[in-house]
Amino acid sequence: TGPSLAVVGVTGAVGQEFLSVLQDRDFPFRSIKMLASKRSAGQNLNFLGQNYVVEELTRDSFDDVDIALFSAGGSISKEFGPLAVERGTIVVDNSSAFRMQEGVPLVVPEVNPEAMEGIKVGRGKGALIANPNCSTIICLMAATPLHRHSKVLRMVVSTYQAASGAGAAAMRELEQQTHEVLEGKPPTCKIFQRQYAFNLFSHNSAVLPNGYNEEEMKLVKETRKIWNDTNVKVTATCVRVPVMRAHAESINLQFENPLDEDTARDILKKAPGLVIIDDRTSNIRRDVSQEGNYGLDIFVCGDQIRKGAALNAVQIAEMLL
Ligand code: 11C
Repeated sequence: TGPSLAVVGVTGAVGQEFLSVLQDRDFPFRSIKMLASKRSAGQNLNFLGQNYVVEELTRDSFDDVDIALFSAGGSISKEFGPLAVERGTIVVDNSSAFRMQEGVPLVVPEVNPEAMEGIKVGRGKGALIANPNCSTIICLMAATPLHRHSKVLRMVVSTYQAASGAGAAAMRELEQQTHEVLEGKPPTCKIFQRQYAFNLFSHNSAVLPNGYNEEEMKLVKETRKIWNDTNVKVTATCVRVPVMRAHAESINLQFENPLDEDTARDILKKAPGLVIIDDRTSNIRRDVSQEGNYGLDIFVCGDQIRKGAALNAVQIAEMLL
């Protein structure tokens, strides 16, 4: 019993994590299709004790699929997402392809579940739902409970982003380069075209005419959409760090009304999906550059592949049932 599922991009880092999260959360389903590019088709996958053969993603892949979890890059989503919707499938898309499209809910279940109201399996209608960028999800998980208590007027985010955000090949490259550098060999640079091990650099997305890279502008635009607040001021600096799979973010918040450190700590303690490690080095601090209690600094970490991608998407799928 349960819906029929498809996982698109099942051999990638997020695709594999979809399976692990579905298993961990005991997600009910009556069937599941493992879909990937032609290159990966034919591979065998074991899931919940059963053998599955990875199938090539085609125009006909979505007949009789209720929910499809997509994580195969923006161009695959653009090509196959709308086709799946036409066939009555609800697509939860992890790419940036549809996030800012009007009418497409951009959802973090703990933050704005109301955005996907009315979209349910069993109503015979397909739909697109977008999973936000991982940096945005991790940021808003912590900033939103505070924002609900005292409106955030301005937010300054600096990210420290792991290899996982660039996929399984980038994770392998970080590992390989680390060995090479330690052995005094020149690092093999395929994914980032530069040394990644023992190095930091500006996020590898395209730099836009305003000087921000795309990752930075995603934080700006997606926050406004998710909070349904076109006035909130957001600026971001996104940096890739040689860490395998969890993003960290330094977040400076400016509030409309005072919010002191102790109240903030209480709010965050009660917020769903968060664990506070407030040992003074992990930094919930009053911002001393602002008068009174109008500013806070927090430091947030989140597993980019789980809450930043697969877990968030599966939580969305749970809300469809
Ligand atoms: C990263 N967040 O950590 C990026 C990758 O819009 O889904 C994911 C880009 C996106 O590199």
